[in-house]
Amino acid sequence: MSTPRVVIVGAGIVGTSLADELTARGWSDITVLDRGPLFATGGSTSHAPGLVFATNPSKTMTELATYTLEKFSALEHPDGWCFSHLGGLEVATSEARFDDLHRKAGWAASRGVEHEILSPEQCHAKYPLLDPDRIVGGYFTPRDGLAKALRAAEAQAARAISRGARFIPHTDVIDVVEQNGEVRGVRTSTGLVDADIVVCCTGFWGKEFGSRVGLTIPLVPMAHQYAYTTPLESRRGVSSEPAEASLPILRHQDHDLYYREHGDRLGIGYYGHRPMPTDVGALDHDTTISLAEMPSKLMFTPDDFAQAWEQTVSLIPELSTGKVDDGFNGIFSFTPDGHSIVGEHQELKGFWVAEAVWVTHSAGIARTVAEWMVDGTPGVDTHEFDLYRFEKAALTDEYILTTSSQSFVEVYDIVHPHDQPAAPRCVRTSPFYDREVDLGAQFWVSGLWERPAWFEANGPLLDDLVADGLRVPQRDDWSARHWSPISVAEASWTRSHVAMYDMTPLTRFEVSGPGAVDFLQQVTTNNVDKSVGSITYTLMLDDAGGIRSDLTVARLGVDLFAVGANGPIDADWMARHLPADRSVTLRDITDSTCCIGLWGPLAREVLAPLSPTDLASDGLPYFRCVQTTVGSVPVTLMRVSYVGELGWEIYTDAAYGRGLWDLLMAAGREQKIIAAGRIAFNALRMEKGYRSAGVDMTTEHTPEAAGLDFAVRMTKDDFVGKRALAHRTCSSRLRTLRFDDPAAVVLGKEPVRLDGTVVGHVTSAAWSPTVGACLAYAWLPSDLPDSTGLEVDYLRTSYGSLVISDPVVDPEMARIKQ
Ligand code: FAD
Ligand code: THG
Repeated sequence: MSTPRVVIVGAGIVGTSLADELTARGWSDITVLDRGPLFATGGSTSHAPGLVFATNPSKTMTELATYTLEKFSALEHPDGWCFSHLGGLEVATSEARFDDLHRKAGWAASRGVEHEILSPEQCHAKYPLLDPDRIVGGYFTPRDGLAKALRAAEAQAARAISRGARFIPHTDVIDVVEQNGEVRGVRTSTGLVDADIVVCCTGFWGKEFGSRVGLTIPLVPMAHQYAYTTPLESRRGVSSEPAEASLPILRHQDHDLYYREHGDRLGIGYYGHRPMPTDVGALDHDTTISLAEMPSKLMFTPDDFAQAWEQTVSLIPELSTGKVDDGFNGIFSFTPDGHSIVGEHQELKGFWVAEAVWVTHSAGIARTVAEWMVDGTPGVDTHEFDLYRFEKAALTDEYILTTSSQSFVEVYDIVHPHDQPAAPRCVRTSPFYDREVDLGAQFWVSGLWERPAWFEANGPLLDDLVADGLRVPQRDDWSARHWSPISVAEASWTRSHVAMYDMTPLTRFEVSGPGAVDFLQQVTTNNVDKSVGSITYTLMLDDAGGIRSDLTVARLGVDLFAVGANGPIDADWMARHLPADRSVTLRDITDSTCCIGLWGPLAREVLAPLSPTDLASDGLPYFRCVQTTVGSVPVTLMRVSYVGELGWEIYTDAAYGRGLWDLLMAAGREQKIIAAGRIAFNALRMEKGYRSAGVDMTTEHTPEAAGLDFAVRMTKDDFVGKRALAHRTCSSRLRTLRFDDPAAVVLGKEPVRLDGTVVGHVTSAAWSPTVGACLAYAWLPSDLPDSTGLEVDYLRTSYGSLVISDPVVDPEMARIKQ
């Protein structure tokens, strides 16, 4: 059987891993081209020190790292080992860092990564060079360790070659040959090579290579310092060849440092210096490439390393008599959110990207790409590293450079889940922005939008409600960061009175044309072919039946729909499924329109006097929409509520936005209307049992497991994911936990234990004013009965909680439908 002709551009760790994974799946017509020699090509892999730490805030990235290190440790190479499980040791020299290590231990626990929290003495025992007096504690992962990246590349290439793959050095790929939107091959310095698929594995040259096919691959080549010490007397002869190293790999993140052995010397990597973005155009590929000299290695700049050395000597006292012997500034890729960039070009079929991949995740990413190509669907959830996850403004050079530099600065920082970028700010603002500023909005950034998290103007309301008995949790320092008790008042007021929420950042599409209804029927799970004025809650599944997104689909006309979605990857997925006959037009209308969510039991009193439409439940029932007016503003009203209260999403063109805001604020004076922010919004949606796609559920989960099978019509004609869904089961369920102690608060990703054994992990959490406790969603074994008592680890402590049935507010839909 003939398999597609694949050209892989780049023979670094990613290209070689991919050749191995593809040939392992029976694809044999693979050509890997590199402009450098094999296998020390001159790319980042050629000098990567190869530390692999698997623990990562992302569950998927943890899994891809785990796959990589287990795969590499089984590889064979004539020169010796490809991976050594030396163990990974991260030391804390501050209490805040030790908290962070506990947080990491939580991620590890919830994903089955072996780990241990260590005392300073235990750290010292594992790594005798350390000064234990400098250390507060440590985090140890026995399966982590050192990859010999070049050997792993060569070993995988050898395996691929034995299955038919070709590796060709000294071949510069100049261009991609395309025809009718499909890849046909590549033009190289030595001639044309035909191909059905071209994969860009060019490492930090990726942005440059992507531009040749009209693709912005948002990465920045960044130099990073790596130095070698003079020999340490105490290590003489201990870790000689072939072992090369016997101590664990070490991280001292309080000062942006990491360490590995090279025989009796240490190698030191440093992220504490200024970001050093590099112009790839200025790099010379034509020099003779050797391990000492190559385009990805720049001259060491000792001044940038001064702090690193000072801190190193303080942690490892024996080095006080040593010095930096040698070093270089090595280049590799950084991205706006620190994640890799993977996927197929939407408009050029057969052009794939596997970029900004660390050695740590290389085999895992390669496996994912191979599965995606061969099976048509990747084996893991890819939304965090999807090529199309970026907003339009995030693909500008300015944004890419600023945020990727920030990723570099933050790489070892303690990052709070709600830390906000210092820059760039105010790239996207809703028409209500000035009004929100006037109300003391504290903004969080999402999708480049400034979104109010809470409003300081509601401070007096909080005081009043507390005086009337509202309970507000006393948060610990960590969970109190980027949070205000005002948010609790805003949530509570929404349930008792009425509030306005800026919903402008909700991604919106207009889907129109004679093929629109069939298209939406095909790409989503629910029946959207209902009367004009209907709204349908529906899901988008991937081909394997996993949840990609959840949508609202409002039928504004026979051939006209407004779709509420979750972000750019939804637009990409829809665009890929558009019929070829051009009978459907898909348009992103997010920036040109705006939306206010007006919700609360008094919402009707505010809106009814402003609108000619009968807003009573028999006039505009729940989950119906209408095009009408509010004052002089033409609007679309949708009777939906993610916060679970009576009310409407009110849409209009951006130009009318501020007028609409002012109108509603004035009209609601008597009802004491407030503006409320995202924190309140999140708490209310959790009280109502609503899930957030990408956070609470991903392609790992089926609708049934997420409690959303009501949104799937298996009786409908074919739709994407239907066939797979019929055969797919999921052994866990998304459940709601209520914490016993009203002061207990978690933030997400914490492990959940039953009698001490980890049985699941938290996705989202919020403090609920209605129940007076923190609520959390967690993935748990499907057979856990209600009222099961569970513990949730949080930093250095553990909280008791109870599995409860959701929703805790309005299960009978009486409030929302009133
Ligand atoms: P590369 O190895 O750079 O391969 C890309 C290849 O593409 C090159 O061989 C290049 O010649 C070729 N190429 C580019 N353009 C063309 C073209 N037009 N035609 C033909 N060929 C082309 N990662 C870790 O996981 N752990 C670490 O401890 C670690 N430490 C690091 C320390 C330093 C100092 C540096 C610089 C990086 C480190 N990294 C580490 C990162 C890691 O090295 C890289 O992320 C990884 O090697 C990238 O692999 P790659 O295959 O994508 O790219
Ligand atoms: N508003 C609009 N579109 C959206 C969201 C939104 N799209 C993306 C995201 N948010 C979708 N999430 C939800 C989740 C739940 C509901 C609506 C959007 C919801 N669910 C009802 C329920 O489960 O009770 C559905 C009832 C029904 O199907 O009849 O309302 O916030 N425009």
